[in-house]
Amino acid sequence: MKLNTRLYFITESTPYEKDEFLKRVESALQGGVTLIQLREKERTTREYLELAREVHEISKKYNVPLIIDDRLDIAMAVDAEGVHLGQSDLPISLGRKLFGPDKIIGATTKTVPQALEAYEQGADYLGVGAIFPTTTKVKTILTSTETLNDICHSVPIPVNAIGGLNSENIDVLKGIPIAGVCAVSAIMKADDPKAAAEKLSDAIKEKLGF
Ligand code: TZP
Ligand code: MG
Repeated sequence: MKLNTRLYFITESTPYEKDEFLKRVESALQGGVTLIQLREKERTTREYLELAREVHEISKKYNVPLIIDDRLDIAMAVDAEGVHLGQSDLPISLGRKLFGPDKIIGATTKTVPQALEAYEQGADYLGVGAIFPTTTKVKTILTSTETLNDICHSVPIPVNAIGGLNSENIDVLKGIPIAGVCAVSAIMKADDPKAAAEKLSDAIKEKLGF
């Protein structure tokens, strides 16, 4: 499956019963998300594994690569298409060595030196943010659009913006050569995740021109 980070949906399962969560995931996939990340911070390993299996069954139907946040062991166990590693997770170089050359490895970076290091170690894409304050439970600090722009110009791999982004506010990214937008709340918490994904996709086209 080819890497397309244009509309990157990151999940948040905690407020939902499992069936409702999986329904929302499928709805988002129907709305055209191009990449999906399962991001679990509060589950046991066994729960994370089980959920990853179930989400992977669904994402495969839509031909959308599944990225597992933080946990290379879970990604390997379910044969997910990729893993996303933050600055306090496994180093990218080790992730690459263990996961192999063909899997997708994403990295969170907030500075140009971090971006260069992740790229040199074999990252396939970068997530940069938070661009806006976020209501998603996450330990993060704001990253300016200037830094985002600098990172985009420093590496030849796709760079995605993340943090508080939605169809109303992505104008701030205009002119910055990002490859895509990451969203949790804008899709996950919408009444209709499919419609929300379509709306965000339309906004990317209209406001960012890709
Ligand atoms: N990293 C930086 S901001 C963020 C992560 C995981 C959460 C983004 O969530 P939302 O709901 O799209 O603001
Ligand atoms: Mg992480």
